Amino acid sequence: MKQLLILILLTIIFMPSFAQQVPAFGPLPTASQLAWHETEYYWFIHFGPNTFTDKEWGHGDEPEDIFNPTQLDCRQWARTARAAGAKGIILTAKHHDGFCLWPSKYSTHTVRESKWRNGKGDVVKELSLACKEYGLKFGVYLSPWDRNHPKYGTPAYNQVFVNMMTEIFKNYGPIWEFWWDGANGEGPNGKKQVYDWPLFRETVKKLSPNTVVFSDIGPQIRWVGNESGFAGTTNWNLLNVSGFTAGAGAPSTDTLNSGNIYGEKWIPAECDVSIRPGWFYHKEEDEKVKSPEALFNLYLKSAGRGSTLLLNVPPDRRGLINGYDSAALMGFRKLRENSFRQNLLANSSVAIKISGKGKRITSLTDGKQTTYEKLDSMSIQFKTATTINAIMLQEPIQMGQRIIKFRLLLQDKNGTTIKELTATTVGRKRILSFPSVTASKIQVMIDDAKATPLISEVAAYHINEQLIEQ
Ligand code: FUL
Repeated sequence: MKQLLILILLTIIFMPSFAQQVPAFGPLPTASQLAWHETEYYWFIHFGPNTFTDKEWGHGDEPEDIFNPTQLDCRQWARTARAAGAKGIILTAKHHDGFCLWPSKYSTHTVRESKWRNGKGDVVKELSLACKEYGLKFGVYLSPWDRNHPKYGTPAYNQVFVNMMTEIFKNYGPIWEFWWDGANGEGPNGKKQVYDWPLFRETVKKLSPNTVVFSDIGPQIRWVGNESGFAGTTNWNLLNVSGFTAGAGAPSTDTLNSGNIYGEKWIPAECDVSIRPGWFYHKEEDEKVKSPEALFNLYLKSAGRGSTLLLNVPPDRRGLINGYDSAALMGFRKLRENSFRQNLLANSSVAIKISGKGKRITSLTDGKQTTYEKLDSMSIQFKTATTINAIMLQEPIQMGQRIIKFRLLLQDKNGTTIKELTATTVGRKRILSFPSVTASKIQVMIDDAKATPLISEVAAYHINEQLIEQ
């Protein structure tokens, strides 16, 4: 009894210190989330029966033989992704039509039942190995909505879904990111499923605690609220999830787009968007592949607003990344490289000074998130007036997201402001672009923050003027 009392007493004494692990100004990311933020740009691959039927949402009654790519080569996908500068690939292992791209024991609607490679093929396996070979992260999309499975719409289906997830994690891991689509329609018996989200979450946590899981509301990554590829100009990595569920029960798309300033959990937004009008390959969309310039613009609106760009690149009926897509992707890579090759502030002739410190600060241009400065304002002085049209700021988000509002003043040599830009959040990366200005000085003013403002990097660029939205 006495021991029990001591235990209770100790628990009470130490409780406040546990509570302090979440700073008063808001939660911090986990190590897996931090690493995820750094991936910045990676691919989605939508592939399956829809590729062969020209549908976007298959009905689940497509004969398995329809799936028959003639030259499928996941190494070509991975090689192209790598050459395009993407850091990983997330594959639709099962879309809403229920067809499994691996020979699942829990379905009879899989690659095993198809003609492809005499039923011996396994796309999930092949891509997981190709990603390893090319140093890419490997992720899996598994649609809970299943228009084929006979058990869909009954409580027993939740266990089927758990079993499928278990196969994926046990046979093809490590899985870097796992994707739950929120769509919830009817199954073959005309019924909708009541998803057991707590069970699904527990399953992944148990099988693979370091996997980052996406759904409309996390637990680790949230949907950005649109499929057009842009995050909010205000983008908090925080979200209130109490009382919400993925799918129809999710917060409004506006809330998902901007997050919650005082959100209870660190659940950053991911921008999913397709390089083509549809998610699956359709020949008639070959000419509608987004241009390198359009992709660059999406990059500014996703990664440049502290989110990540999950770009869908669907293989064609041969099972290859099509030439139209790879041409656009290589162009996109070039635009990124050319635009961000030279940080015009990473030059010893540029004086960067912050409030309270007289010396030139070098930690802000060393390319590292781990070195950062406390500051309310920063003054940047060029030796000679310099033409710029983009400024980038980064917060060391391992210390949380703090900045609420900031201002940039671009000034001439007399200190007269030529252009003033105001913006809200910074987060992992914030790029502000504007029509070119030739300035001698840049003043960065942090006008409002949830806690002591911290900045890890600052950069200025002069990118091709045609890439800037006027
Ligand atoms: C949506 C799906 O309905 C689309 O087909 C696609 O997979 C997209 C990424 O998510 O909810």
